[in-house]
Amino acid sequence: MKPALDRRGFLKKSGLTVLGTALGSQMVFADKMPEGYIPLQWDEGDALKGKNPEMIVQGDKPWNVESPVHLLDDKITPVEKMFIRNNGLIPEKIDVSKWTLTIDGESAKAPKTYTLEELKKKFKTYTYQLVLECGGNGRSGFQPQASGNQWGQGAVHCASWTGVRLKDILADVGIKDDAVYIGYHGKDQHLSRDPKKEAISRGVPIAKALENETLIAWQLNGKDIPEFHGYPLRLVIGGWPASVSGKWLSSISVRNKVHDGAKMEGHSYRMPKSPVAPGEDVPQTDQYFRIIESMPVKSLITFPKSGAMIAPDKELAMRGHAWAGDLSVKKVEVSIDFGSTWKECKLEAPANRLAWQHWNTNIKFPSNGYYEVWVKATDSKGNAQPMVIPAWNPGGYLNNACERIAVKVG
Ligand SMILES: Nc1nc2c(c(=O)[nH]1)N[C@H]1C(S)=C(S)[C@@H](COP(=O)(O)O)O[C@H]1N2
Ligand SMILES: [Mo]
Repeated sequence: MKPALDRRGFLKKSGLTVLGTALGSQMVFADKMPEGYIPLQWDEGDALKGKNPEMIVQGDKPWNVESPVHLLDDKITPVEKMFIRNNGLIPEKIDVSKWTLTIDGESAKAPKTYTLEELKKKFKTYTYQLVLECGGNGRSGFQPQASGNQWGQGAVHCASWTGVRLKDILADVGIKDDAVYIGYHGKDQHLSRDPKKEAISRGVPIAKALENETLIAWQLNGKDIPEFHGYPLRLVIGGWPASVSGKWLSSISVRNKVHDGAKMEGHSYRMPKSPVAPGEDVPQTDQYFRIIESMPVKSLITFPKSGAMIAPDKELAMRGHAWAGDLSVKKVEVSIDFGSTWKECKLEAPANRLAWQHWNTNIKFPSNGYYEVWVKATDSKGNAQPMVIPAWNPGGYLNNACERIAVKVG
């Protein structure tokens, strides 16, 4: 049992009596412990362990860590450069030998539980590179400021995930005709440490859940998933806000209605149905908001880093990635004259559906001086990135404005 904590997750004085039991031994100077102090033994692990030193910490309770854009240059994002977005606290003790996945919910024919070993043995294994981008990536661009992590553009990664298809598991369990949605449950704790509350429990419509690339994964880039990214089991769904890819996965409920877990409600991961004025207070109901599904087209310049200096008459080799939610990217262009003219770049096909696509080009500048180089991607349906910040929204989601870097020639 754990001592009571107050609203901010701080220890209440009244909790001191049970502290000894909770820590497994007597805390000698418990009465001298400052109010609000959390014993180290309870502290979460260090999310920055194994991360690149250039990673940007947005917060440590919960841990939110962003990658600067130039670190995202690899074709497959290595773990040390992957952003972390936690809504709660990572599970305290993970016993892999006892870890199970349960499929339940109104629209599952009968609940069924699998051990990790059963999942690995019973179903065929697949590996996909998948773009996971936080719905709030780019939020810091919105004015007035929207509440939440003030992400730059680095809350995105495209790693290689290995696991089994959710559709194969659901076929084994059997789902009813009235199934419309799935919702995940993970083993992380709510910030209040109240075991009755979930930090986050989101989901997707059944059609997205049944796509080939929707995985129940235990490997990231060929190794066990690191603890901060969901060890030992994770739901991975590419192209949609990364909040639907449930970490520390323990169950999936097959629902006969839109999943109603934590962070499905209010304006969490939702966009206004019609445009709203910046700063406008919109009632947080289904009438005004829709759940974000496929993410919009976007691109990054991952090389060079903004502020690059190049010698006169030298061509600049540039590269990056582009992605478009459930769609593919059909064109990437760059501009050195604030969008007056555009030059089409070389664009590779994705490694698989829902992976990002790599682009590159060489630029010759007409004279010495200061330039801003813009990149713009267009998806397979003809939607292009806006050059300015797109429509303001209360949650600060889906900022897919063109990225730009500064370049000095001479
Ligand atoms: N169980 C659980 N799953 C979760 C979260 C969480 O807090 N708990 N955060 C979600 C959000 S909002 C994002 S953006 C991604 C981040 O994945 P990453 O930390 O592996 O980059 O995980 C999603 N899955
Ligand atoms: Mo997110």
